Amino acid sequence: MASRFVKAALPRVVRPYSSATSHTYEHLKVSTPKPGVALITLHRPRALNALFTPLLVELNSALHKLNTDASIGAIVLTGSEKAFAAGADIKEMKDKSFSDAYGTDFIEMWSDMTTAVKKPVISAVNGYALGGGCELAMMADIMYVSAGATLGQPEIKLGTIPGAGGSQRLTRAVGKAKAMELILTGDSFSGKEAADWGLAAKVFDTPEQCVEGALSTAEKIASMSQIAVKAAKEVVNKSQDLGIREGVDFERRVFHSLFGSKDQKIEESRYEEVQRIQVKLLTVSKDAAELVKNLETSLNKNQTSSFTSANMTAPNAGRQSPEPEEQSDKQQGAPQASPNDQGAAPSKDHAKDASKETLQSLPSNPTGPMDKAAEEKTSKTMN
Ligand code: CO8
Repeated sequence: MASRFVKAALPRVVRPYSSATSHTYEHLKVSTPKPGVALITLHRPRALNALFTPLLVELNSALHKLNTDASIGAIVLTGSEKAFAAGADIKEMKDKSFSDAYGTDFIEMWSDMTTAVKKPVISAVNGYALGGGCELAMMADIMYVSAGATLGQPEIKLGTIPGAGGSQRLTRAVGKAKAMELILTGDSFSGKEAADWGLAAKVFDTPEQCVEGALSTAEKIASMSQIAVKAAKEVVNKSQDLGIREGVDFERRVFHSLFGSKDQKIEESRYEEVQRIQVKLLTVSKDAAELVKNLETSLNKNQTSSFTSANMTAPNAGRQSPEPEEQSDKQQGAPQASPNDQGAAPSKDHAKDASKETLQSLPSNPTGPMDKAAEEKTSKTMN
């Protein structure tokens, strides 16, 4: 018999960022451990989070509240370290008749997460996620797992089949052969396998890391434009229902509609501002490099004229050939001393003139906009 006190996978420090999740539930814990992120923890430890109606009513209520809470951008759904959810509640279901099930559209309400919730949901799966538990985890937009998690669709062992989307979602994620094998045998599989087969987006060593990983991804998503996130979730989900041509058409329509979004305009103008700053920085560094080059040239020039005038008398007067740099200056048509200057000692004025020349050759406003050609060249380099 399992311990009745199952340690929650929830990180220890949970700071509230929003009062929107202050409602208390009997079978759930809801908190906002990071800005824009809600964490729902299934909390029915004595039954390993087996999914019975009171829990699902609460779950739907929490999801609906969070879905309409503007301060929330993404939701993480988790359980305990021992069980995400050990399945639909077998005790609740064992006496149901066909008319009970059909008449009450039994299990249909489980789908609220996929039909009514427009914000991204990440499931952080630790411990058992069996039957309905596995189906609930797969309803999330992204699944994260810890390596030691145990997932599976064991319904066949109870003489039934998955009833909350397991046969459809598992098959889409892992392919027909693997899904058929898992559903027909009821064999379970590990978190590591779930990640290897593409059912889970990431695998973590420990349950705590799994929840933390889900929270930080949720935080990242929550920091994006909520309109764009909603649209992205919608178009990716449509890929599961539509053929490629219709899907791409649908995506393009939604993409076009985002040109009407204020968020897009804000983000684009921010991007442009960043680009403008980058271009300015490049201009400044280009100018600085030119300044150094000009100063070097001017220094070399001074040295050359100093050398020419000192040639006759200086201790290095017997030098046979100029330094390679001097030579290349001459070859490239660097300005030569005028005949009048020949033999004249380098004066302070000469150096001053050279510096003045250098400074005059610089653009008057080094941080100002570049000329068009230079700007085009820079932005090409950046792209
Ligand atoms: N439903 C209700 N109660 C459950 C469930 C469940 N799915 N799973 C565990 N529990 C309860 C146990 O009954 C036990 O309660 P109690 O102490 O009052 O007897 C408590 O949780 C702890 O369970 P265990 O003592 O069994 O814990 P262990 O650590 O020994 O074992 C297991 C953990 C392996 C997860 C084990 O509990 C188990 O096999 N559970 C059932 C898993 C399963 O088959 N899930 C799929 C259910 S099928 C489904 O989800 C959809 C179809 C349903 C059709 C039902 C037709 C009748």
